Parts: sequence; C-alpha cells; structure tokens
Amino acid sequence: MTAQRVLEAVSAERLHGLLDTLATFGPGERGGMNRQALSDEDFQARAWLIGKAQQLGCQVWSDGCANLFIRREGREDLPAVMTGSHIDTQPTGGRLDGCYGVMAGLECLYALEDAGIRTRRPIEVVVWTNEEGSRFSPGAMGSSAYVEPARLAAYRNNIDANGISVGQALDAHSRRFADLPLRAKIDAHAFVELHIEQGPVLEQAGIALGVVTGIQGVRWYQVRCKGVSAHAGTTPMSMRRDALLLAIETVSRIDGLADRLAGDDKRLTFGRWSVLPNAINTIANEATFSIDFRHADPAVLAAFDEQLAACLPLDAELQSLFSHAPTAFDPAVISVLEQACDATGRARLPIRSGAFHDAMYLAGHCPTGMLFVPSRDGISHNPLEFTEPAQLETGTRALAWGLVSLAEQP
Ligand code: HGY
Ligand code: MN
Ligand code: MN
Repeated sequence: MTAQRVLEAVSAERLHGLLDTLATFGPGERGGMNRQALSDEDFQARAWLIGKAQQLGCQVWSDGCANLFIRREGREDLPAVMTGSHIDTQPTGGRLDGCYGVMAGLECLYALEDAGIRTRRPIEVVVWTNEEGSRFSPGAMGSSAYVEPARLAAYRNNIDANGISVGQALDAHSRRFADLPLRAKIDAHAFVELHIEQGPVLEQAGIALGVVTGIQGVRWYQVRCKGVSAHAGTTPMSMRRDALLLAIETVSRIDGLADRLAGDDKRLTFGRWSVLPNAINTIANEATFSIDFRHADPAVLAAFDEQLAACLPLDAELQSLFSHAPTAFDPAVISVLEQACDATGRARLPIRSGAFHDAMYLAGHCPTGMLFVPSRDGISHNPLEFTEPAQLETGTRALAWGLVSLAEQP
C-alpha cells in the first residue's frame, strides 16, 4: 500500500541530520536553543530550510505573518494536506519543541521522493511564525493570523522587550525573503501536527505514540502592581508601599483562586517578572508579572477570568495577553492517525495536550489532528528536552503514513 511504502522510505539518518542542522541556528545555553521568532537566527534557519525545500523541487510561499508553506504538488489540484509546526523556541528551549514537527514533515517529503510516489492531493509542510510567544505576544501568532487574517493588523503593533514591533520584524522578513511569493489562506483537506508531548504521560505509560484528542484551554495575563519607591534604609516598614510585596501577596491570592477552581488539574505559572527600579536599596515602585493558566473545562476558564480581578490591589493594572478555548480534534483525522500508529507496529495512547499548539487554530480551519512522541522525564522548555531517536523515527513514520493516507482521500 502506498502509505506503507512511504512509511518504510523514511530515513532515520536523514531525519536526525535535519534536526542536527536546524539546531545549529540559534544555539542556547547548556546545549539548548534560543531561536526567537523573526530573529537573525530564525532568518538563517528559514533560509536554510527554504533552500532544502527548493532543492527538493518544492515551491515555497510565505504570507503576511511570515508563515512558510513548502508545497509538494499532487496528481490533482485539490486542497492540500498540511503538516508542520514552529521553529521559534523558548529562550532556554530544547531542540525538538516545534522543530521536530517541521523536520519530520520535510523528511516525509524526502521519503515520498525516494519512494517515487506522487499523492493525489498536494502535501504542504508549514512553518508557523511565533508559536512560542516568548518574544512577541500572543503565542501561536502565525497560525492565528493565517486562519483569521484580520488579526494581523493589531499583532503588528505588539512590541518585544527591546521595543521592536511585530510589524518591524515582519517587514525585515519581507526584505530578507523578497523573492518568496506571498499567498493568502487557502482551503486545506486536513492538518496534522507531529510534536513531542512535553509532559510525562507517554513515558510513564511506556507507550511510543500519542494520538491527541484535543488541547486544553489557555489564558495569559499580565499584572502590574504599583508602589512608591523610597529609601531601603530610612523608610519604616509602616510607611512603605512596596510593589514587589504587593505582587507576592497578589500571586498568593491568585494561587488560592486557581486551587479552588481547578484542584489537582491546576496549571498556573507566573513565569515572567519585571521589578522597577530593580535596585538593591530602593523599594520597588512597580512589579509586573505574567499569568499562564490552563484548563480543559471552559467553565473553569470563564470563572478564572471573572474572579481574577478581585485578587488584585485596586490600583493594579490587568492586561489580557492571549486566550484560547479548549480544542477538540476531528474524529475522522484521529481515526486515520490511529491507523497510522498501528502501521508502525507500536502501541498508541489517546492523550489530551497540556501544551497549546498551532493545531488549535487550524482546527477551526480544516479537519485537524496531532501525534505525540514521548518526552524524557516529561521535560520541555528546557535544554534537557529529549526524545529517544528511535521514538522520533517512529513518530515520523506514523506521520508519513497518515499524510499519505489523507492525501489519497477523494
Ligand atoms: O506554551 C505552550 O503551551 C506552547 O508550548 N508554546
Ligand atoms: Mn511547540
Ligand atoms: Mn513550546
């Protein structure tokens, strides 16, 4: 069967070579990655990837949000089967988050060439811009702008920590890749994203493949607590308004709210802080922190939204940075991906994603599904992020089978 031939044409050596080369662009500390969205390192990685794709005979497009579409034509001009993920990383990220899904997709195109197979439908490998949201908010920016282009205008005004706007970074991308044709949103037959689990479930179950049922919802906020800067040595405690102490008390109240609403399912993170003036001997007049809250139940997310403000000091500033509802993937795509896992001969497990992915937006555009491979010790967003090479190969083989099966559908 065609899908099986492509599965067997996947080359482990070529896959790991692609991952190793991609990892040379934007190396971070301790063997990890720091390839921020639309940075020079991101542009270098994109230039390399575009060159590989064009050598493979693929056409490459971009769009207003610098998403990259690597297209291998089919026998018929039908809506494509799309796969892909992101290549921007966390500041102290790993080599696989996002990158694995893009490289595995490219490897599937190589395997199709080696197998001499032209699928009925075109197949596209996509690089979605700024999925991590660590340089620019919101996360999953490229995929969200793709499915709803009207979002892009507002995104272009968002700025990074150095005051550079998304618009400036996107315009730099347009200049750097001026000869890439631009393409607006088109119909797609299906979208499949292969990704590392980034959690402990598959490893603890001893199972090599996850068929993802959906993604929990996410809320990102920023809170700014205000105080009065004053001398650390002379100001009696009773006369202080220390913004950082206010923030710490506020964090404790938000933690209590999340405990009440989510119990053991709580996923609450205060990951990004800034304290001003950030001087040893001056009382902070401003303490700003981020909130990342996740849950699978829309009612819990709504309750968090409603009750959050009551946790804050009256003069605190609260800003919503990003929000996405829980996502359920398409049953027909899930069924194909289950068969794809079975074609590898390895066990599979249904699993809900704790992390968000570009697939959460594509699910609103076309039938969508995801595949997971295990993460060692459940670690991700950390240079220690690791998946056994054989598991990366198995995931790629399942992806190949699934893509070809979908691309042969009428
Ligand atoms: O934050 C997330 O869930 C994703 O890994 N960017
Ligand atoms: Mn990711
Ligand atoms: Mn990530």
